[in-house]
Amino acid sequence: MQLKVIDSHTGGEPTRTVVGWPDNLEGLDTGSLAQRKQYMAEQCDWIRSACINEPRGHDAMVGALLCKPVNPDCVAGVLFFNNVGYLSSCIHGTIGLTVTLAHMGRITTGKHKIETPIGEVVAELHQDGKVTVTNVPSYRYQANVTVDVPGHGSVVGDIGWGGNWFFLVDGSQVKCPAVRSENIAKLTEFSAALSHTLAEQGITGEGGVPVDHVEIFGEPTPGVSDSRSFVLCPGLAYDRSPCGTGLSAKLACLFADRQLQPGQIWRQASILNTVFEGRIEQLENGHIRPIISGSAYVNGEATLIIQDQDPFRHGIRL
Ligand code: PYC
Repeated sequence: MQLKVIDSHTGGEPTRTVVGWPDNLEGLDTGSLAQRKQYMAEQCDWIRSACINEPRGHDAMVGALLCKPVNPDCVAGVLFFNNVGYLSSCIHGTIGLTVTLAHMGRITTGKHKIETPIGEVVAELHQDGKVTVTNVPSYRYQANVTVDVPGHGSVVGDIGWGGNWFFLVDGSQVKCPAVRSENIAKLTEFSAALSHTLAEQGITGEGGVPVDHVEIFGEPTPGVSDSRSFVLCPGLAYDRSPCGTGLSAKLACLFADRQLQPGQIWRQASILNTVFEGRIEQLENGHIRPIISGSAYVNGEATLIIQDQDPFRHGIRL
C-alpha cells in the first residue's frame, strides 16, 4: 500500500499534505467534512499515524489530508491532524496546503475557498508567494481565568476560539519563563503543566470542549513584531510558526480589550521569530473575522510505502 505526500513548512512549522491514498476509503471523499474527520479517526487513523509519527514523521509535523470539497465552489476539502489526533482547523497548514495546491498545478494566484470541518476559509495566493487566509469567526470566550498550576502557582489567562481552543497567557507574569528560544524546554514544561491543569480542573472552551492549546505572549521586537509567542500544541510539540488559529484567538482578545481596531495590523512572531501578519473585520455579534498572512515553502514530495511485514508500517504508536 502507498500514500503520496507533499511536504511544506510555514514559518518553520511542517505540513505534510496527503494527496493520494488507497481508493477503497470512500468515506474520505463522502459526507460533510466533519463526518469525514470522524470516518478517518474511526476507520483509517493509520493514515494519520503513518504520516506523522516516527519513523516517517515527528511530533511537530501537522498532516493535511486533501479531499474533494462538498461545495463545488471550493477548490479543496482538508482534514488536519497531528501526532495525537485531529485538529478542527490549522492556518499554518492552510497556508502550506495553498502553496502545495499551486505546486500541484491545481491553483494559480487569486482567492480560493477551502472547506474544513468547521467551515469554509478563503486562501489568497499572492504574486510574491505569500498567502492570506480569511478565517472562521473568532472570539474571546472568557477573560482573566485564574488557574492554580501545581509547582507554578496561579496563572491568569483568557480562553479564546480561533478555529481551535486556546488558553492565552500574558508572559510578563512572574512565573512564566521568558518567551525566548533558549527557554523552549522551560516554556514546554510550564505550558504542559498548565494544559494538564486545565483538563484536570474541567476548564474548557464553550460547550465543554477541551482547551487543547496554550499560548504565551512575550515582548515586541521593534520593527519586526508586536509580540513573540510560544504555542504548545495538544501532542506537546511547540508550534514553530506563529500559529494562525492562535493568532486569531489573540486578535479576538485584543479586540475585546479595545487594543485592536478593525483593519489595524498586528505582527505576531513565533518563538523562532517567523512572523504572521493579522488584522480583523468586526462582525455584527461582537465576534471578529481574522485575516492572517504568511509564507510557506514546498520542501518535499514522497511516496510512503506501507509494507505488511513492517511492525512500524503505521508509525510508532505509544
Ligand atoms: O497555525 O493554526 C495554526 C496551527 C495550529 C496548530 C499548529 N499550527
